[in-house]
Amino acid sequence: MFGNSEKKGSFFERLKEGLSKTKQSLVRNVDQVLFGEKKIDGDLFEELEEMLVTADVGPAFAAELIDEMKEIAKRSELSSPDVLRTIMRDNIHFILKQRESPLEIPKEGLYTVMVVGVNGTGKTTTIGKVANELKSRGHSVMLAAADTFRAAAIEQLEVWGERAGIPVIKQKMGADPSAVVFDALQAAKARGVNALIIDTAGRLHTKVNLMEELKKVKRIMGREYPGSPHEVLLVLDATTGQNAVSQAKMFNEAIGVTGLVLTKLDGTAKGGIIIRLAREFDIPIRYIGIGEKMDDLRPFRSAEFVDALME
Ligand SMILES: Nc1nc2c(ncn2[C@@H]2O[C@H](COP(=O)(O)OP(=O)(O)OP(=O)(O)O)[C@@H](O)[C@H]2O)c(=O)[nH]1
Ligand SMILES: [Mg+2]
Repeated sequence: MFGNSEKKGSFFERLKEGLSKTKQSLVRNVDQVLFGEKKIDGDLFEELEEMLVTADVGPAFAAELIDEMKEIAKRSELSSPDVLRTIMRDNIHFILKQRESPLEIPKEGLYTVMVVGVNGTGKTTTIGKVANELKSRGHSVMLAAADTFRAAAIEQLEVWGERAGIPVIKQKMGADPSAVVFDALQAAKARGVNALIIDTAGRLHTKVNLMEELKKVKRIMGREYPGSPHEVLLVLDATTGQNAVSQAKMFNEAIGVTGLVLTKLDGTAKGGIIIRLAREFDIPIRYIGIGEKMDDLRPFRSAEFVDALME
């Protein structure tokens, strides 16, 4: 898994399949123009803009794209309706390309990754997949079960750990997440681990605010191992559309996010949200998820994504 982009390989095909509803909501009207069902006039641009906004790409991107299309139409360079599609494709690629920056774990020293996000977005699943991949590339990996909200969360992480032969540092349900992280850092340092990945809760038992709890975990990490966490990975669920944008804003303001993971792109019509996230946040998109299986999470590559979306 995670090998070089095999354009016609199964991940690409599955990505294409997964993005088909998003594609439908994004390019439907453009295609009607292409097939000669619509005239290129003011009404069309209005419809296009509305369509883009409902496809979750965000009002700013929609307006920019329509302005550019109008400009080109005014200069009568719309010799073929194909041009609309090309403009769209180029604009989407331009924005996504800026956020393409895969997570690189140095071969030497301890690198720590704190994984955050509201409940159910796919944090634990993402950790399992990433940990496996890092191990298969020769890194020594350790996991920390700092989501102590429910016993099942700890067990779920243990299952991934057992399957991959990766140690999981845990305490009992309800334990202080910072205490789990403290233990994990000591263990990781003592055992010369290369990558420590920390699972956190999307909700808490206590009345403590989630952000305050995460800030505390982050602070403990920095104190016990300066420079840590090296990566704060925010996991977002694409099916939640605009909510993913609010979550990115909230987590980024509270604890500072250094990388995004966008899961559940399979089967949703809201995949356009990736464009909005890329445009509005100067944060790399590290991974995308298109299913629950091990092989369904991959480093984000803008060209592959745009091909799968537009082809
Ligand atoms: N279809 C689909 N399902 C996914 C994807 N990623 C994760 N899931 C599923 O989403 C559900 C929630 O995933 P978890 O990894 O448990 O999410 P979490 O963020 O750890 O949730 P909490 O621990 O409750 O905060 C599981 O059933 C996963 O299998 C994806 O890319 N596509
Ligand atoms: Mg979880």
